[in-house]
Amino acid sequence: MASEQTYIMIKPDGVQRGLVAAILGRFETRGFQIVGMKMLTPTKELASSHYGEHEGKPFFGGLVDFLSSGPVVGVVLQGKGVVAAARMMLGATKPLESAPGTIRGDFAIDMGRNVMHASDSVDSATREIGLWFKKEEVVSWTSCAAGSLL
Ligand code: FUP
Repeated sequence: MASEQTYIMIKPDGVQRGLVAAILGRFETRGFQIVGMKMLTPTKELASSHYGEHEGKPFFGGLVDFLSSGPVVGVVLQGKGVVAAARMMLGATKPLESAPGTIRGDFAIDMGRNVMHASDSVDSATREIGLWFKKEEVVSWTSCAAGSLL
């Protein structure tokens, strides 16, 4: 399985509920690498681009308003098979259908407030990383746990 990058994002409800560390900790302890991270309040334009595939749907306006309503934490995660793994760890879109043990299954009950986003394919990940991060904001590093730094 090749190393990949994906885009995950703690949405405003996740930030406001103090879930940033709990959510990111799951990915770190599993062994995925954080190679990009930023906190910002998205503009409506950025939120609309992010959810561009849903433009025209009845829930689009509310979705964009919500995503741009407060700070989010955007993260580029790297590792083997990370795109599919992050979706599995995230759980189903409707939190009440998410399995216990998944992030939505453990932390959310409302589809409009489902705490986190994760890219749903390698192509989406490439698009979303490019949308949220400049090239130089995605870094490369090696773990000191893999060997001595001396
Ligand atoms: P996901 O990738 O699991 O976040 O799901 P989608 O891309 O299908 O949906 C994006 C966001 O739109 C979800 F976080 C919740 C919201 N949504 C609604 O509010 N109503 C819907 O009918 C579908 C999605």
